[in-house]
Amino acid sequence: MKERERTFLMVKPDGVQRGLVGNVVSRLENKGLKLVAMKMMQISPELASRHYGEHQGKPFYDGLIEFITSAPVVAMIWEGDNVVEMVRTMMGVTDPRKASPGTMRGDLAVFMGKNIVHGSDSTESAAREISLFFDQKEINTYQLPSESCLYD
Ligand code: D4T
Repeated sequence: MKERERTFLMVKPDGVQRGLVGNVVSRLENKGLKLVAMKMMQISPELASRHYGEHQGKPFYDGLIEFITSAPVVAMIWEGDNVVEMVRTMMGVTDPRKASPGTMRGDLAVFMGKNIVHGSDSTESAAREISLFFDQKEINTYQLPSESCLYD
């Protein structure tokens, strides 16, 4: 089986509480991406500060940590060629007011601090975030019957 790129995607507390997990997952499944890991969890303050370490010291940091630890999230790993860039495009830009219609944030959110999803912004971030949130044994391997219709 061909090894394809992986990305980390998380439905944030607002997305879970608004019942949008299925909507987000459907978009990615319909696109042809492969779900290889998924769990609902409450993020600890320690994990939150490791995940968002790059934002430490910024004015929105404390609120961001409070929000991301406030209720469960759904953490996932998706696979596909160029999946990191593809998922970022499907998410839309950080500020939902500016995100294009057709994107998750453009279609489903109205406010920067409640923008429904997080997705890795590079293959390096993806590797880091996957290892922060998942053990190797939680990542599954299987064949998509549609794979031969999706790729060369
Ligand atoms: P995440 O990391 O949540 O996928 O979002 P982005 O990759 O699109 O954006 P980011 O890392 O710059 O921001 C992380 C997170 O902080 C919130 N935020 C961001 C905020 O509340 N106010 C702000 O000014 C910024 C820049 C939204 C996403």
